[in-house]
Parts: sequence; structure tokens; C-alpha cells
Amino acid sequence: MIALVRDVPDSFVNALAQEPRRIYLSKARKQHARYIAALEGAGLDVRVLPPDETQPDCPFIEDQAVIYGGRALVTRPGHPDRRGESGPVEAWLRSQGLDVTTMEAPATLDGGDVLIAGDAAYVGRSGRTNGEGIARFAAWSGLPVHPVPVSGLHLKSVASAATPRLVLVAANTLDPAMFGGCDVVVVPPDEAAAANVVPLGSAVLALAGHPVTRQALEERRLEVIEVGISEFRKADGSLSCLSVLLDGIP
Ligand code: CIR
Repeated sequence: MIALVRDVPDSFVNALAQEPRRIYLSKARKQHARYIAALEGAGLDVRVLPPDETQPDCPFIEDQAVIYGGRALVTRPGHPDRRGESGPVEAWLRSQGLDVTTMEAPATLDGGDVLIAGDAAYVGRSGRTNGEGIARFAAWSGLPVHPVPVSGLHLKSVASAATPRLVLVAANTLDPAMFGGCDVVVVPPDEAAAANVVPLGSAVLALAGHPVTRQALEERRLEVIEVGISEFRKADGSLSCLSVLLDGIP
């Protein structure tokens, strides 16, 4: 499987954040390198796009594209400052021969709001993703789509799929029963950030230092690969934000 990531620009210290804190650039770059190494260690072929200094949030590449069924939807991110990130992402996806669709105004959608699990998609209606974006995604994917009201940044800030039918949900956020046909792990409040993982088949990339979540994943026979991304957390990023997985590409 190929994973697409994007390097960290110097301007990352100015990334969007709900509660801005000082970001240490060299630490962020070390964590990013370890994230890439963890993906490679799990057998992925990692392609790295160069950073863009004019786009501080560009490492959060998940928001720029959704891959499903061997096709790519290049999104129209909800925050206007992030719309300049898409060019190289779209060009790279086209260079791989993918069928690429681009989302047009007035639709907005961040990839971080799209959770595909079981036989359906759950799409956050958030400050970043609007009703037109959800409708456009539904038409593009052909999947049954459940819109989910989101009060935080993104749906995937509080829920993600560790396997196609195993969903992690942070406690007191969403009703676990909405994920019909899936096994659901409710992550305790003091490990809420660990509800976001990156699915890698028989392994899963998980946030370091969250033992209850780790144990729940291991009990389901998943190999847990821990990664720390504290500098990216300061900019409201989760593990999955840092990559686009090209699963299902022929
Ligand atoms: C933003 O506010 O857009 C970035 N600072 C964080 C984006 C995180 N992306 C994600 O969860 N998919």
C-alpha cells in the first residue's frame, strides 16, 4: 500500500490552532520522520511531497483528498487558508493514474471529517464540512452516508476505523450504536485522542502512551505501532491527518 505524506515547512509553527501554543519545529520534524518510519516499518511505500512555506498546515494532508474504490476526491477544505494546499496533492494523484474528481464551491469538506466503516460512510458536519460537501461526497462515493453533527474540529478527531469493521470512539462524544455492523471500542475520556488511529491491515498506528486503547486493540489481535505527535497535536492534528492511504488502488 502507498501512503502519501507531506513534509513540515518552517511556517508550521504558525499552523492553525484552536488554542495556539508554541510549536517546536525540530521536534515536529523528528516526530514526522518517526511517523514515516513507522509506516515504512509496517510495509508501506511512503511518498513524500515537499512542503510549501506559504501553507503552514500542509503536513495535515488527510484533509486534502479522500480515496475510495481506487478513485480520488480532491476536497475543497473548509478553512479558506488551507485551499492553497491542494495543487501538488492533486497533481501527484493524477500522476499515479488515478481517476481524480475535484470538489467545487459552495461545497466544503475536510478529509478529516470522512470516516468509512462497515458498508457506509460517516461524514462530520463541522465548521469545515458543509451540507453541500456531504452531498457531493455521497454522490461521488456511492456509499450510504450518515451525516454526523460535530462540535470539535473534525469527526475523526473523536472516531476512526482501526480495521474496516472496528471503530474507535472517544467516550461521551458519539453514540457508538450509530456504527451498525461494526465492533466499537469506546476509548476512555483520559485517552480520547487515542480514538484516532491509522489502519494498516493486521497492524494499527496508535498514539503513544494510551495503554487502555492499546490493550483493546491488542485484544482484537492487532499489532500496535505507537507514535508520538505532540507538536502536531498542538495544531489540533491527529495521527490520521498526516497521511493519505491509497488502499484499493489497482
Ligand atoms: C487545521 O486547523 O486545519 C489544522 N491545524 C489541523 C488539521 C487536522 N486535520 C485532521 O484532523 N484531519
